[in-house]
Amino acid sequence: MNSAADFALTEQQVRFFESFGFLKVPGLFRADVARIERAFDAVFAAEETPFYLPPDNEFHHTDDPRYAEQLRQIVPGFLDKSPELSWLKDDPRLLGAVRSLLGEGFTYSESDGNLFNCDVYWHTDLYGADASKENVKLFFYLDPLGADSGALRVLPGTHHHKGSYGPRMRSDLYTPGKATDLYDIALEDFPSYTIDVIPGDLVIMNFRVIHGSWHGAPGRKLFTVNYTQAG
Ligand SMILES: O=C(O)CCC(=O)C(=O)O
Repeated sequence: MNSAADFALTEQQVRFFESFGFLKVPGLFRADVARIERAFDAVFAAEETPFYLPPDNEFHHTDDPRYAEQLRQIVPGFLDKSPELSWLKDDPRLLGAVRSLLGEGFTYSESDGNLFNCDVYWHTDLYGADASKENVKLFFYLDPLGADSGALRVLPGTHHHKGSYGPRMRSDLYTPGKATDLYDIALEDFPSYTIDVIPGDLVIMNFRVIHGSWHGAPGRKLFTVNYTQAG
């Protein structure tokens, strides 16, 4: 039986994460994709009163009137909704990766399940987080995704909040409508890195990194798991 120590990230992976604020670990959960996806679908099917993000949320957008009121369905406390998912919280692959980035004593700080029918404009995940500590988000995408099909795009290095680039981009992109005027380019054309994925890949991101997604098909599936550094 493997332990978290067996799944420590390499020195190079840790350096990549520290420099750019994100990392993809290809295929880490490939063997479990079928059961994870079955459980994901079952949790969404069991929601009796689905919660949708309010349609006036300025960071989410669709031109398709069918989804104007249903931009993003969110299930909070996602891993605890099913024993077929809750095992992930203690999975050594996940704990090994997180320990490599946050050190000992990190804490689990919730998970959510998402079905997207929209683009997601540039933002950080700092809202409501304890920004005095490092926070990481683990993304499990259940569809193969590229730049034109809703893959996560990041502005690498924007977690370096003591330099000038991160704070400048956060301020310029804070109001999506204003950002396009400031630069006279479409939001999706801001220089970024696209994290192509297939199901089973794990993506890890520092909460401070500016990220978004464009051109996802309706019903794009994602769940995320968050961890906070000890302290
Ligand atoms: O559209 C996406 O995949 C990104 C979702 C996201 O930004 C988030 O959950 O924080």
